[in-house]
Amino acid sequence: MEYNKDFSIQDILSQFKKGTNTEVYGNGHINDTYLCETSPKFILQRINTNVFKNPDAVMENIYNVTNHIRDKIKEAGGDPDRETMVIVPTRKGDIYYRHENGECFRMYTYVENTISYDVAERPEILMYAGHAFGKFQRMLSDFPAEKLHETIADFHNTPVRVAQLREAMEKNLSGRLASVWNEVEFALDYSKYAPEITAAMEKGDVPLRVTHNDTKLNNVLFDIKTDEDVCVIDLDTVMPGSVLYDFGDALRFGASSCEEDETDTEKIYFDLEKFEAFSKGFLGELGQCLTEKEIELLPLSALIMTYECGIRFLADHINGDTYFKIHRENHNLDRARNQFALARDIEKKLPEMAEIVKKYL
Ligand code: ADP
Ligand code: GN1
Ligand code: MG
Repeated sequence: MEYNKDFSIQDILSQFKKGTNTEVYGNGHINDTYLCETSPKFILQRINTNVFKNPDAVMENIYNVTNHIRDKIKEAGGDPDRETMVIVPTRKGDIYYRHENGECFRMYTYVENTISYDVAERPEILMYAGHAFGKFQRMLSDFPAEKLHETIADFHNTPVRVAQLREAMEKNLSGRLASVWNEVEFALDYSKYAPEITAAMEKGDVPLRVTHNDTKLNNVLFDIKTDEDVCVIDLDTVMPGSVLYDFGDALRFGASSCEEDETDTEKIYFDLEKFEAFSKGFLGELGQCLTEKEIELLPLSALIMTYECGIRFLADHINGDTYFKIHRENHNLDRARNQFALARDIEKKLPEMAEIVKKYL
């Protein structure tokens, strides 16, 4: 297979002890993922250094976090080679490979007999996703946060994301601003919700915890036969954050009726059955240790994280699509409209969501 890049994939593979016959794999928006069809299989990834400016910091975080989780899994009698990511070192023993042209690559073992979903086919999948992310955060509750590098500053600081949108509007690098006025109006109107989580964190009502920060449904691998969660992946953004980021972001993606880029906004709604399933799984793992304010903000976190992701897509559209991978014209705009439609529906359902949360505490 040919890759239109300034490197040869065979050369990259030869830097690791394993892997041949690669094909492009996965639906992530950030890194390039390749599956090495050997036996056993491996995952090769090109780290997006436009997004992650400090790959050393990213890989050091992943190395330390997976080692910590490994110990927890062993203590619990689980299978550490299946239940957490395993880094395959380079021939030189490094945790990633930096090509002379600056491109960075890492390899992981492939977790067999698993599947990841872009849309949950059954609400139970959300329960297992909630379990996966709740357990992930619980296993990291005694991880020394000061050991973690902040891989992307202000990643879920929603007011900063609003400021970034305003900056994109001022610069209007793509010249598209005039064509997205409806979306911008929505974004500015709903910015009233932006400070709710950060303000509670500043007051100390919402504590800083070690969080995943990218809790998309497709960042969990599920057992192909039983639906049970096996492994949380995509650990690039594990950083100190709020439990509300992980809860809200997971629902933004997982409790939607549609894929994140569905263009028929009539079809997009927030599925309360999926919300309930996720809450059950997540709060079953973490409910006991949440503060009063965290609990109060759980429903709103889904709205805020959906809004935040929407304005990030919109800002990227206005900036000329420099951050998220796109696969068609106006892809980021479609995604932004999708997230805004979902945010509107979540807003209507907040009281019902609060009732559901109460059931699982
Ligand atoms: P991105 O940062 O671009 O989202 P991910 O790390 O999430 O990249 O990987 C993209 C996809 O590749 C995942 O959604 C999953 O389907 C698959 N994948 C990644 N790592 C593994 C693994 N170790 N075993 C099996 N599948 C994997
Ligand atoms: C990106 O890498 P991926 O596809 O799992 C993004 C998330 C967004 C998400 C939207 C590092 O996640 O923050 O919520 O797209 N990751 C980064 O789908 O920006
Ligand atoms: Mg991913």
